[in-house]
Amino acid sequence: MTKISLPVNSPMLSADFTYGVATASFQIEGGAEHRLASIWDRFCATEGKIADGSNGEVACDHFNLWRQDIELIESLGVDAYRLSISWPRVITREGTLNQAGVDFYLGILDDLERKNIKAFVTLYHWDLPQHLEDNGGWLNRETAYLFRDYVDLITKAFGDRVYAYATLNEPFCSAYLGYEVGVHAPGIVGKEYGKKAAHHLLLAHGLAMQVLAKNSPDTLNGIVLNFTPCYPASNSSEDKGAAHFADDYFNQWYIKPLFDGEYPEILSQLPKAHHPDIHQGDMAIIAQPMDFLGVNYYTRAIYRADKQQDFVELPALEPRTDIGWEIYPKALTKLLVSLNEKYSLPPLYITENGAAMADELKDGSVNDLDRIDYYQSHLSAVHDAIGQGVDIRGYFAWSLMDNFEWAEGYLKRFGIVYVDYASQQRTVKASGNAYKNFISSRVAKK
Ligand code: IFM
Repeated sequence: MTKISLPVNSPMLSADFTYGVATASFQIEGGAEHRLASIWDRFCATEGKIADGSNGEVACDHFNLWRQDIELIESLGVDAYRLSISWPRVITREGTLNQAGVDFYLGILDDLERKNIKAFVTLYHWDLPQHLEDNGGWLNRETAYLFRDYVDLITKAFGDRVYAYATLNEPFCSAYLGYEVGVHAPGIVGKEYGKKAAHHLLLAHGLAMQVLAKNSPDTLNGIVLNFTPCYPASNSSEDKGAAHFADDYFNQWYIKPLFDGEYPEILSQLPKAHHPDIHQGDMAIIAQPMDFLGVNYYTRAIYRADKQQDFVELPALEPRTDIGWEIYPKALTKLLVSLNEKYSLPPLYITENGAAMADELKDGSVNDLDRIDYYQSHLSAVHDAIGQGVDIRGYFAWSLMDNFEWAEGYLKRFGIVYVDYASQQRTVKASGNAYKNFISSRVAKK
């Protein structure tokens, strides 16, 4: 497939449906010498944690190349750019603003505004200042209040330059991958830690939402959650039960408190030692009204029951992307429809969707037809969900360009733009051109 298209009557072809590209600070910026250390710097420096032994010191050198990168974004014809702010770049150890770090983002935000590109700003995409981790990180309740203070300062500094704020990106990843299985920074392992960290992250979100309502009432304020829908391996009630438990543990755990003010019922089945430390009033703080919910989707997972554990995940089925994730667009439609049925949702944005593919730069181009296929099938899945009554207002491709893919280092490429890390040369892939042509066909229609 070389083109992306949708039925001519699709609401996703209307001019007010937002299309964007997304990145995150640690994954692209580099410029590490101009900021404080984050937990990802420490994690990268720990032997064996990153597949290729790399780090984020230079990454895509966006810290120096941001002007040309924003020109690149403009050249794709997108309506919006989703970026994240590096907390350790903008806040000093003393908790005051680091003006040089703030100026870096002001330059970007002003440039976006000049180019008429909406800024979707994520306030936390996993790069916690290391000195806060030294004090307990997300296991320390105090971190939620320090996040609130950072959000207060930075939103005042940004003024009216931002279109939408997301408090957190994928708190599941910060909590579970970072504090329960330890495959992400800070690398802490223990079932007793995951839900405690998750609670403090959600509390941080609620406190930040209160600040946003005060400092930035005109922006769209919300959160970005990732979902990996859980399917049973068979029709047996045991396997269905296992998939249901996994869904509560990995997915509903992060959304139910936001809309229902409570954790899923499996809380009562977890050992007391694994419970979060919930203080009186916390759940009400967490359940703040939101202007939007960001949904990140990549794949699904299949579970079977087990005598010893709550569930066992089966190996991903074919077809798979280069990172080993099954390509299963149907689950995206089903997810969006089921979230819409379960909760009283604000408008949704698909804030991340995309695929790592084994790209090859040949004669100056990357012919990633497999990625175009992925985008086609997933954009169609979003179209189907809208057809079933879900209010979805936008879609962001992950990612603008190849970048530091966390524990995989630079080995996995998610970009619609290829990055040669030695020369820092950017090359728009066939998927980038297909996305651009798809977006511009829509504009031509309006
Ligand atoms: O690269 C990440 C991103 O930082 C968060 N969501 C998933 C992407 C792909 O793994």
